[in-house]
Amino acid sequence: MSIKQSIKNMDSFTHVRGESVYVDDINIKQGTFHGVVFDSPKAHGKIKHIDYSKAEALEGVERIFTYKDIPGANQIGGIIPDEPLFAEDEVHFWGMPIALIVAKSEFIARKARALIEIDIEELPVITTAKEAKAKGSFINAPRSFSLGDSKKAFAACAYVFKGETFSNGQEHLYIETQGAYAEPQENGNIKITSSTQGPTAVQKTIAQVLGVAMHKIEVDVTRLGGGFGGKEDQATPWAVMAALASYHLNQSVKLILNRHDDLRMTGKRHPYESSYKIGLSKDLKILAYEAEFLQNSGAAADLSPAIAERTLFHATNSYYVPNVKTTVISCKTNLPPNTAFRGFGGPQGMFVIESAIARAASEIGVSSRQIQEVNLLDENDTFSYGQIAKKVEAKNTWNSAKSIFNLETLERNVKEFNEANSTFKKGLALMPITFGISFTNTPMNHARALVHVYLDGSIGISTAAVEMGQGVNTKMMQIASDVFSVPIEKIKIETTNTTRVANTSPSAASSTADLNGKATLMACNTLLERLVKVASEDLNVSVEDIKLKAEFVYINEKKSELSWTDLVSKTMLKRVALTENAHYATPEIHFDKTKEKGHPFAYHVYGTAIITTTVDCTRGTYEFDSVKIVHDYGKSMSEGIDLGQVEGALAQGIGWMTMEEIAYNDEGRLLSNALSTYKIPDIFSVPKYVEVIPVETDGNDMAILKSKAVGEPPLMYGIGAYFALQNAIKAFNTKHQLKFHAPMTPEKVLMSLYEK
Ligand code: LUZ
Ligand code: MOS
Repeated sequence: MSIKQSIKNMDSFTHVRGESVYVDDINIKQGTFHGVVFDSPKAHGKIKHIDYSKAEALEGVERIFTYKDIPGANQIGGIIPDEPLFAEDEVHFWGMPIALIVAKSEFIARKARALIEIDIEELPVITTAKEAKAKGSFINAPRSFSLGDSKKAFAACAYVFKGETFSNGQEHLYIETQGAYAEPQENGNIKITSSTQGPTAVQKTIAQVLGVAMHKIEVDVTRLGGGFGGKEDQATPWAVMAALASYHLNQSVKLILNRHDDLRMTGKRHPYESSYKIGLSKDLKILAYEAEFLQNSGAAADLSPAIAERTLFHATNSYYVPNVKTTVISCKTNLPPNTAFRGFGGPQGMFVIESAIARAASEIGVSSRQIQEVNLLDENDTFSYGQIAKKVEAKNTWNSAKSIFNLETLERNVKEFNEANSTFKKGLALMPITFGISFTNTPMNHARALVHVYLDGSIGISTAAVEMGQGVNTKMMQIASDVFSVPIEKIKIETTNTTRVANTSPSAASSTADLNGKATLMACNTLLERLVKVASEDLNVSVEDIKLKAEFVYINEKKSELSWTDLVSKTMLKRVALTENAHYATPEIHFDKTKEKGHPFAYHVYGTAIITTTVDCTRGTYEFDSVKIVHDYGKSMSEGIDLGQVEGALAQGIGWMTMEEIAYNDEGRLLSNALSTYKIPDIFSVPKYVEVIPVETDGNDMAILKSKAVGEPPLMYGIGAYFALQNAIKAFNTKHQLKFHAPMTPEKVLMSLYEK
């Protein structure tokens, strides 16, 4: 237990010394070439002609690769094969890769890129989901979930409201941009170091594009400087390009996108245009809810269908609604393919029902809190997708937040402040969250761990987990340290490598620690059993009497002479295996897409946040005074790491809802294409005070050591920031017509304050 509380993120030691190795820090081989991507300067059109001659003639340019150089398939689509690596005769988004320039230096490759001449016959550009819907431009068929009979239920409602919402995209802004380094090995094998959340996806796609077997491709990942979903699918093309060039040149090739290229060429969180209809009884029970979600998917499927599905899973957030009908449509537009981003469509769905509740509250003349409170999910309630809610903490976190943080006082303070001040107004909102844990695609819920105990008693662990700052390596170390009762220093987490752990799911869906942790736990337990058996033979006592503690074997709680290291070498001398490979697949989960019913999630994570803001009504600027959260960690195995995840996710969620504004012009060109025009929360704009209290709970056995997944759920607390701002605006301007159009930037706040 002591380890659980006191553990630090083991990566912090190399981080603070600047010693952590990212792709750009690798010692490259002599003769390494550098790649720069030539991308489309138009969002939609037919390529009439490209003249590479001037670029090719530039001193230091080795070769320019196009689709014609692809020996296998010019195809990188995951869920749907609809995305070429390089454009052939048409371009579908501004920033779409057309060619890879390979030169002696990145500087030369960049210079060469400016010399390429391209002639494009422009075609009509679609930038919004609504436009795409009107023109029948879709990625795939719509999906719908339903429960009860919403049509009938609306007829019995005392109140029915309809409306529309918009939530914008979000740039991942991982500090480490996309990149890869490819090194040719003997016999045509290639080793790729990639900044990817999905090493297997990279391996599989390279094999497909090169037309070679997967075993020829080794993908290695030490760590990422952030992923946030942006490297679940979209780390792949750059690794494939580096591999393609390396394949042809038989030389190492490094390809790192600079920030401008990364911003322009990669997809982001999906913007959603949605409409809702909500029906309530006299006593504020939500009896019926309908929503249509138009997802702006961009120019290719990428992960959009899976993200769309998660929007439906989370459309009713933490509420029990007996009659539901939700539909999501993935709309094909001429933007870069939008992709996974922390929450994976869930936040977009939750924003809509929170908007519907705010609207209903405002029309009925109650506070949103009153509606939220009477509709919170209870034990054995049914989700619209058929799963029965178990071990529900919705009311527990809500009521705990109310009492621990003294909501009455907080609300009274806001009211008194607003009565006493005319140019500053405060607003407060509560935000409950419920998030399902598991890949919604059931077959993806598995992982493996390969554990070696070395002769000297040190331990090496390989899993499918990718460390991206979330602290998963530290959690894996804790598990092994706990099982073997050895200090953390004896354990090393190896790089994530496809030759050691194969056929893996990406590190995503908040499930990395659960899946890989359970596999690690299984492998360690099997090894422990073997070691204990050897100890029992050696000491001539029964296995039940043996325990490992603090690097020694204990017999009936009494320390023996046999140390951990001696035990390991004795095990080796007996020719007993000190290596174990374990496979974990989440039990119990299933989902039937033909019925849209099942039990897709191992469990849910719950929580409630209370957010307070102060708006400067002269300027439209605002600050978040405090965010007070009661969060469901289960029984946290690493309190510091988990708290860091909650704080980071909260800041990211608030950023999405309030200040991060992605802008494309009508021609599909990204306008927010630099950090001067795209603003993310910095130290001055995060809440001034954040407090996170764990809810009292037993945890869940489906979670690793009962410690629940923590990566994504807390992002959605940030949605409360939108409604806190809206409440502050209402306190200043009673004429304000509620709008649900995120992000709520200071410009929008200012206009709302003075709208008549
Ligand atoms: N990725 C994925 C995810 O492939 N499937 C999921 O269900 C998911 N959920 C959250 C984040 N990434
Ligand atoms: Mo994800 S949004 O890569 O968990």
